[in-house]
Amino acid sequence: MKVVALAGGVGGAKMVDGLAMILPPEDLSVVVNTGDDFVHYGLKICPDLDTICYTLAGIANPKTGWGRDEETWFVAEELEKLGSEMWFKLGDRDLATHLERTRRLNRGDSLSKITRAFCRKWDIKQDVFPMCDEPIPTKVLTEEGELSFQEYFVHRQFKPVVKGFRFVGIDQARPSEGIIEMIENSELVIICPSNPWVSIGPIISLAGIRESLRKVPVVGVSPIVGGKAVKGPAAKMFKELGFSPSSVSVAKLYKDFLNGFAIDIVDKEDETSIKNMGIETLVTQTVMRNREDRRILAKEVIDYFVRL
Ligand code: FO1
Repeated sequence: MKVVALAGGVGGAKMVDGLAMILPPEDLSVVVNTGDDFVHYGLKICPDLDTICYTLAGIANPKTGWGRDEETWFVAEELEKLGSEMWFKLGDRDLATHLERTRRLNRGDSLSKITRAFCRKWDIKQDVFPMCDEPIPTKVLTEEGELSFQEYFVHRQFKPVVKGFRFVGIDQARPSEGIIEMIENSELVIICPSNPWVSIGPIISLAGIRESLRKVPVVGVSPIVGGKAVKGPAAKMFKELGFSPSSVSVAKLYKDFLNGFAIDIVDKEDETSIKNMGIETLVTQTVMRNREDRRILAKEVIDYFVRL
């Protein structure tokens, strides 16, 4: 069955990894957030695309979830000797991706075309799409002013208090070629447990995406468990924006297109509130500690949907 996954960074990559273990590769496509992308050392860096692709290729750093496995850091060491500020760690193998992507972008290739070419080279059989071929950098509005996403997330370790977000250029932007049709021809769309504000938010804010999601079955997996984000600033953002950090708050953000929602056992008491929104609810273990957990969760979500 044709499944489309909407995904951001590390949390999304784990869900996509689980789906890739149980679905034939031609039945799984992934639409990836590009709001985290930025230019650093003159190189175009696409963290979420790389996290998803490295994970699907089995070459991702298993400890951090981002960057490459079996990485070396000679360039970073030499840069530090030269007095360069390496707050955003770029490993030697990872640098090859940024150098080649930048070279191809500069010769006029689209990000979609480059992603397809890299997937072939990394022997990834699933279709992976950037959400958009134009840059839509996420700006984080904080009490200290507006910060670029990586400045907020990595350099400032998501400490600044968030007041809002801006997806620069989103109103003029169009989803990458073929994404709307792919969603509308799918049998199921899965909203991965990525940050609803800055990973899923940009994707569903693109013209036509919400409308297309309303036409097909959509099942989400909560990125908030027990009032906390599994990883990253999602719960802190909910609180700072005046919402309770809960699976109910996540469901409310998606409720105009969500048909089903998987929440963790610890949030069982949220089941009734979510059902009262007209969203079917699956209560199961959603925390993925290892690859077996990823496979089991993916299988439960698919089987659950088939029963829906
Ligand atoms: N996240 C960090 O917390 N520290 C880093 O030094 C860092 C480097 C990095 C390099 C390449 C890449 O693809 C991702 C990297 N990330 C790093 C993660 C990045 O901040 C992503 O935006 C997050 O995964 C959130 O999506």
